Amino acid sequence: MLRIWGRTTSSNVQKVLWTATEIGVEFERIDAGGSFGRTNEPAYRAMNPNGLVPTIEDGDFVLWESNTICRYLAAKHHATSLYPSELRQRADVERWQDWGSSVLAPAIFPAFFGLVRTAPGDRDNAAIRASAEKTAAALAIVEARLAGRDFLCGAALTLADMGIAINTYRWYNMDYASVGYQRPEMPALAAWCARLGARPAYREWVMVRLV
Ligand SMILES: N[C@@H](CCC(=O)N[C@@H](CS)C(=O)NCC(=O)O)C(=O)O
Repeated sequence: MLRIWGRTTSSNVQKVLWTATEIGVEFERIDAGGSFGRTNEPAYRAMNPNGLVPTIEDGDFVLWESNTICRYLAAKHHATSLYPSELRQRADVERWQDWGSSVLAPAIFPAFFGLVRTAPGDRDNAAIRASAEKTAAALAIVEARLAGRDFLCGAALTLADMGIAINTYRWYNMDYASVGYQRPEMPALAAWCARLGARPAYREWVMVRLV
């Protein structure tokens, strides 16, 4: 059976859990990373030299990098709705996955770390506000993209939506007001989040308490 290593509080692990659940792949999950440790043990490092989560084992095949894992699972199980086989549609999906990891995730991380994982007295409020501004600028691109579309790549959910949706959930559920920041209105983004909320796999893995 597919084995997924990683704590459920990690956005990159959530991406893989959500994908596997959407596809209907059976898996076992082992807590690793954060307070669970394990990622510095030699056996884990032998699978993933980065010492990060997620990592999967599919039989004797080991894979790390969350976006690559999602593409592998979707391709293996012929989930062409999530990951199209037509070249240009596929590239469009991959482009948004890359953007989610290289632009949106680094933009939101300082605010997430500050507001969720740092005690109020130790927070760098200016850094949190700067992160909020950067995240708003990134999400304005998603807002524009969603005009006239239900999902990022058209009428159906694809892998493109997932990584971005996880950080958008965080965007709407972090206490930015505590540092004097007010989120700008983004109606298409809010409607897309509400649409995602109808999906059991999103509710199971993404709509969870932020820790
Ligand atoms: N590019 C990697 C990044 C993986 C990553 O940064 N994982 C974080 C959690 S989101 C991690 O392992 N942090 C250390 C830990 O949890 O111990 C991927 O997408 O899989």
